[in-house]
Amino acid sequence: MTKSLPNAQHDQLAALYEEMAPESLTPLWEILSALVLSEPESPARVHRWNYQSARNHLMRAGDLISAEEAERRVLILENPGLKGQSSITPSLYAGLQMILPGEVAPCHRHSQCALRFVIEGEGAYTAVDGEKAIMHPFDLVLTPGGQWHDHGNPTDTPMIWLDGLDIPTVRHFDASFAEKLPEAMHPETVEPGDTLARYGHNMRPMRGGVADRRPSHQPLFHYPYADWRPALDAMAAKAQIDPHLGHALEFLNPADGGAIMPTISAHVRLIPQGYRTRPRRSTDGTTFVVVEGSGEAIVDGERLALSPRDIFVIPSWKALEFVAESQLVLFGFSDKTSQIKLNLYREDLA
Ligand code: GTQ
Repeated sequence: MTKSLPNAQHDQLAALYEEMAPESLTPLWEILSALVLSEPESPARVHRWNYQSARNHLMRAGDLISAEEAERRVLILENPGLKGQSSITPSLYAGLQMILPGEVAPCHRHSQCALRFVIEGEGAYTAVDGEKAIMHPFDLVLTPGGQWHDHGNPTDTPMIWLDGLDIPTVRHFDASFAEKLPEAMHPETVEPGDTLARYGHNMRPMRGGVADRRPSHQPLFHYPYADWRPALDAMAAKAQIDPHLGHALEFLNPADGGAIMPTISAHVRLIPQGYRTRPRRSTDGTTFVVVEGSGEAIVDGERLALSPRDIFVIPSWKALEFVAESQLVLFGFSDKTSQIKLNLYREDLA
């Protein structure tokens, strides 16, 4: 309770709190400074998941439950500061999903937006509204809110990817709807690659109509590694490096030039061997995957060693630096686009 008040006043306030509590009334002045912070104090913690160790647990889960039984066989990457919330940051969710050879994760659709960032395996697919995106390591595949999706693995090796969803954001707004298709797999609507050909080259079908077959606000759902990786290399070869980000490219929605989905932004960056980025903090807590290279993330003096395929999370407003022992390539996703729309986004460059 508010300190340093005269005893009589203190006792009378205490009595007031007790009497009004049953009527669901509580005093703002006791908690105002904890509600309206002078700057972000995330309950989320800096954390890194070692890929090999997480993979071992996922393989064990694979022996115990099928993708069909589980609907989605996923190990949630739960932030240790957000226990019980199935969240990696307060607004976003992350998980490691595995589809074993011959399995299908049955078709459903939901309000939540999802991205998949492929970590291991080659040739399994996510089908979006019945069109397969054949997945290769470090491809980015989207299943925007409301679009049907099933996953399948016709290959003979396990397929593992990082799921990033806006589950906590949708929960925050109490706006979740979900439904299952009666069949496990959506009937194939078009051959793989059709959407990438129509919408993946800064072009779109002219005049719309039948040629414009995808939802107009969210047509593209596959961003292949084979496209983004050379783009990053070309940029690194020519462009002046950004001292805080390294060489960085953001994935865009071709329909409007904005973020990939309404609630999730994603980017890749390259930090040359030997380079150390300047400290930077931003209000979008970010989840990263190490695509290649090794080095360190330094967060308020704490050092995280980085190895290929590790996943780590940096909460809002933590000053972050990277040191690249060898050339580091990172994938990252965050709620930056939500914050920009809500006029909340800030960054601070030291
Ligand atoms: O693949 O549709 O990690 O619905 C969590 C919820 C994955 C999915 C998750 C999901 C999915």
